[in-house]
Amino acid sequence: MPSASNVRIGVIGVGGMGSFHAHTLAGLAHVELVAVADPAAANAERVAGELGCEALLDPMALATDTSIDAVVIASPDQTHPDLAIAALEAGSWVLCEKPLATTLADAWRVVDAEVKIGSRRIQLGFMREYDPAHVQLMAELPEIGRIDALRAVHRNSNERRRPLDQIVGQSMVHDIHSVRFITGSEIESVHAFGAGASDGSYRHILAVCRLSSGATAMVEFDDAGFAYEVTVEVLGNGGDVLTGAPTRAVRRRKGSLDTYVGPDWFAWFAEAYRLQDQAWVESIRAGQATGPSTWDGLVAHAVVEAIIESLSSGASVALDALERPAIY
Ligand code: ISE
Repeated sequence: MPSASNVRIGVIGVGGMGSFHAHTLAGLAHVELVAVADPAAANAERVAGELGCEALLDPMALATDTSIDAVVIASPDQTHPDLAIAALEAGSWVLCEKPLATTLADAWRVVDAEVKIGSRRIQLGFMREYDPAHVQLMAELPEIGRIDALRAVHRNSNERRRPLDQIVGQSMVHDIHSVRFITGSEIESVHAFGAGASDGSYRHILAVCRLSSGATAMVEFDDAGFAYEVTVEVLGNGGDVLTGAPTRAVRRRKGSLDTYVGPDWFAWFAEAYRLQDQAWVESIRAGQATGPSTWDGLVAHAVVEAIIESLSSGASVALDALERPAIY
C-alpha cells in the first residue's frame, strides 16, 4: 500500500482486549478504523458508537472483507486460526492476539497458509517485545556477556480460577515467548510443577526449562489475583539485568508507603500495547511484516503443550526440534 495512505483497519472481537486495541488504533496517525465486529451486539455497537465506525455482528464478514487493508483478531482463542486464514486469503495484514491457536494442528494450519502466500503477513500479539522495560533489558544484554540463566515472574490478576489449558495457553505463553526472544535460544525440555491445586488446575506453576544454548530458564506464574506484575531477570557471566516496573509515584499515607501497579495487564502494559499497534501500522505502510510471527506463536504453543504434559505426568518433557519455514 502507498505509504502516504491511511491503513484501513477492522477489529474482530471487541471484548476487553479488542476494545482496547480499537481505542488505541483510533488514536494513532495513519489509521482509519473502518469497522468492529463482535457477535455480542452490545460490544460491537458500544465500541462502534464510541469511535464512529461501522458495527458488524459477523466476525467472518470482516475477516473476508477485501475492501480493508488489515484486521486485528481479538476474538476468543479457538477462533483465531480460521479468522487469520480467512484474512490472509482476503489479502489483509493481520495483528493476531495470542495465542495463535489452541492446538498444534491449528497453529500449523495458519503457518502453512502464510507460507503458501510466500511472505509474512501476520504479526502475533506478543507485545512485551515493545514494552519499554523489556526494550531496555534487551539493550543491556551485550553488557552482561553469555546468558546463563533467565527468571521470568508473572503474577496475574484473574479473579476466577481458570482451567489449566487457559492458564498456560493464555498467560504463560507470554513468558515462554519472553524466554525465546530474550535469549535467542529454543526451549529443548521443560519440567513443570503446580501448587495450590483445585479442579484440575493450579494457582501457581513453576516451569524449569533447558535451552538450546545450555542456559536454564525458570518461569514462575501465579494466578492469585492480588496485583499484576511481570518481571524478567537475565543472569549473564558478566552481570545481571532485571526489568523495572513502570515508574509511578510512591504515596505515603496511613502509616504505609505504596505505589499503584494496577489490577491487570492494561495498566502495566498500556504503553507496550500502544507501541506494538503503532509498529504494526508502520510495518503495513512499509509493506513488510515485523515483530513476533506466526512461527513464534506455533513454537510457543508447542511449549504450552509440553508444560501441560509435564504437569500431568510429573516428568520432564523433551520438545521435538521443529523445522522453521524459510519465510520466518
Ligand atoms: C492476558 O490475556 C494477557 O495477555 C496478559 O498480558 C497476561 O499477563 C495475562 O496473564 C493474560 O491472561
